[in-house]
Amino acid sequence: MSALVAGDCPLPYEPLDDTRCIFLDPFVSYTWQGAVDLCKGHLGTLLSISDCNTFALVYDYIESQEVTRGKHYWLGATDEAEEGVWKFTDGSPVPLGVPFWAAAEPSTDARYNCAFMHASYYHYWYDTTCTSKYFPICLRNA
Ligand SMILES: [Ca+2]
Repeated sequence: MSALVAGDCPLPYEPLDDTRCIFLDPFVSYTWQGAVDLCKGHLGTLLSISDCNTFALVYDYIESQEVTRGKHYWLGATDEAEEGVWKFTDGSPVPLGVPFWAAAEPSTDARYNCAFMHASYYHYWYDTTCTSKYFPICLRNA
C-alpha cells in the first residue's frame, strides 16, 4: 500500500500514514469535551494513540512546524466514568506507562480526568482537569 498523499484526506485533514489523516488546530484551544465535539464535527475522533509508532508519527507532525510546537494537545483519553480506568472515546483501553505517560502519571487525583500531551516534556502524557483549554488533534481514516 502506498502512503497517502495530499488530496487523499478530506480538508482540513492531512495524511498521517498509509491509512489515517490528521487535523491539528494550533490556533484555537478547547475544553476536552469541546475538542471531542470539534473532531466529531469533522467526522473524526480526538487523538487516540495505542502504539509507539502512532505516538512517533504524531510527535513528528507536531514538531514539523514552528506554529504547532510548544503547545499542549488533548488526547481523547478520560477516566471520568471510573477513576483510574483510562479509555479512549471509542471505549478502547489507554496504554499505561512508558513510553506514553510521564513519570508517575496518570496521577491519582480524582479531579484530573482528561489526558493531554505536554508541550515542554517531549509530549509525554499527563492528566488534568477536563475544563482546561488545550489544542485539538483529530484523526480519521482516509
Ligand atoms: Ca482521574
